[in-house]
Amino acid sequence: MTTTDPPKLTEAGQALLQKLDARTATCGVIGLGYVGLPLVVELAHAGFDVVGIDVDQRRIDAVNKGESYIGDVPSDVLAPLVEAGKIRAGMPGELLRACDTISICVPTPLRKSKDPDISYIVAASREVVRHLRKGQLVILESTTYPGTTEEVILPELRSTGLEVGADIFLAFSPERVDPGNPVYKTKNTPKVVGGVTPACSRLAHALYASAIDTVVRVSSPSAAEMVKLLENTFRSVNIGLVNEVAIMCRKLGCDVWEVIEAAGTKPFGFMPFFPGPGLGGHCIPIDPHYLSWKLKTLNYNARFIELAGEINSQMPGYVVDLCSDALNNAKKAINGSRILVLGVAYKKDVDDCRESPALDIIELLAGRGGDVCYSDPHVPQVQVDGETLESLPCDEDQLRSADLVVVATDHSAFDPSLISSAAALVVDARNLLKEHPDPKRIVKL
Ligand code: SAJ
Repeated sequence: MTTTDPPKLTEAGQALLQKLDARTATCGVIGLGYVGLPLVVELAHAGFDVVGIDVDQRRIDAVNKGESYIGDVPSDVLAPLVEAGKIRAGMPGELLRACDTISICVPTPLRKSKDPDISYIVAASREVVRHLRKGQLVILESTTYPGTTEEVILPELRSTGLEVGADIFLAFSPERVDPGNPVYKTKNTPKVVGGVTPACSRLAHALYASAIDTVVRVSSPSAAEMVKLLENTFRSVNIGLVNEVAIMCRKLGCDVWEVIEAAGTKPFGFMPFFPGPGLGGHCIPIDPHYLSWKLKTLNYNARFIELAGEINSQMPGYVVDLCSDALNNAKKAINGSRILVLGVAYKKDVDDCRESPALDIIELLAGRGGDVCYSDPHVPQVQVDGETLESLPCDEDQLRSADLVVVATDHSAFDPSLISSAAALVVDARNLLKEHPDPKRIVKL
């Protein structure tokens, strides 16, 4: 077979390809979260009838009423598709049998032990197997360690006696959803696919090419699983590097922000990352540990991942030490000081607090006797160490009444000139106040 010939398809494969080309296939998506619901909408826009599957009845009811709960999916986009009968949602079960393709978009968290938790993937694939029939294409999208598709899902599918690559088809395609990204959405973010067999890759390619502008085929599910982990490990390691550079610059008496800005003038061979209070979010702190865990089972220690994790997780403590030094220089202590933390979300202009380092900072400061409060326009309240804190306004009164203000998240809603003029003392972990330098009152990372 020359490299240009498309992989041969069995009768079942041909039938599925025709349904995909004619948009008469029914597409299933398991997991209606920030990955699954946008995918449901794009597949419906491509012309398919789409079945959204979730275990949360509230999500099912909301989708069937055309009411979106995902920021990237406006209800006025979802509702017409539901009304037109292009989208319906339900519990796992018989609905899966009606699906010609099934994309699995369920969570892959870490356990407390930092080991991967693929229980949602296992549950979803077992549900798929329960209703599996000839001609179906199954694609795992959840971020996971290389080998999951072939070592966990493939045996489940094979247990039905159906032949993968002939009767049924299996691939991995990493999700690349960046919630709130104003430019890159599901449709215009290139999609990588890797099938168990060339026929599986061809069919996965055909499905996603109908709804997504660019589809990139790789040779196997493991390659596709590794692509995603490289992308996010790249970020974690580079963020760890720049956090250590910040620590080094302080010891050298350099301004790390000036150094990074100047290094950023290099038009090739450099990509700026910025120091911060630590690593938050539901991807970057989690995904690399899926890779290092897998390598441990192969007796290899992924040192960069472990080291980056160590440095990034020490940043909240490093910021608290800066707070202690700043108060000390003002003849105060953390103990008994009123400390206002600006921003608890894990990054600017989002409302997500998952793994947010700001919560660690609050807990550490309170643990050292600080009277800690916070202000975050995107997060009305948070739980820290079992206590519920309510967001305060970032206004002159609050700023003036604090012995110390800590900038943990550089939301656009914060006013740097108000903060720099009203706050007596600031530890700025995000260089939010870069236009208002005052080394005596404003301590930067
Ligand atoms: N952070 C830094 N310094 C940096 C960049 C980030 O301290 O230079 C911190 C952030 O404040 C945050 C954490 O790292 O706490 C993660 O930030 P992120 O910008 O990587 O944002 P995420 O977690 O939303 O990552 C997602 C990922 N998208 C997917 O996995 C599909 C990631 O691959 C994207 O590159 C990233 O969005 C993005 O670029 O926005």
